[in-house]
Amino acid sequence: MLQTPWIIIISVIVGLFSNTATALAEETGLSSTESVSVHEVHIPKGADKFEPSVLKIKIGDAVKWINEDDRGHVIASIPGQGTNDKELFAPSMPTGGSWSHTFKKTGEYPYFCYIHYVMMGVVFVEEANQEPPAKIEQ
Ligand SMILES: [Cu+2]
Repeated sequence: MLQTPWIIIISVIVGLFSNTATALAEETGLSSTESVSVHEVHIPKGADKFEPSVLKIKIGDAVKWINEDDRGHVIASIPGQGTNDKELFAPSMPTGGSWSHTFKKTGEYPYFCYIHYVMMGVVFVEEANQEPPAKIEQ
């Protein structure tokens, strides 16, 4: 019951040097031997858009939205659309803030900023490239 959550402590220490590592540790739950990528989506200042707005990633990868605008934005799945229309929700992303999410299922994830409807994007999550299986002796 009193087990120290070392992974959390380590994650926080690593996080001092890399927000990305913290996000991954918190969200993926994947072992360190699995390769995951973090894809950045920027909200540039004064542009009212996501860059890139269309992103293709592999299953298990994370996306990190970074707000470089001088006002706050929201990331939210578009209701009724996509593979899981409740997958994405970052209710507050102030100036300089960021939010990361790891995608664990293949599919299509359209999203928008529900303060500024013109800001839309989509993440396509594809199967990871499978390593060829090890030789099977018969
Ligand atoms: Cu917005």
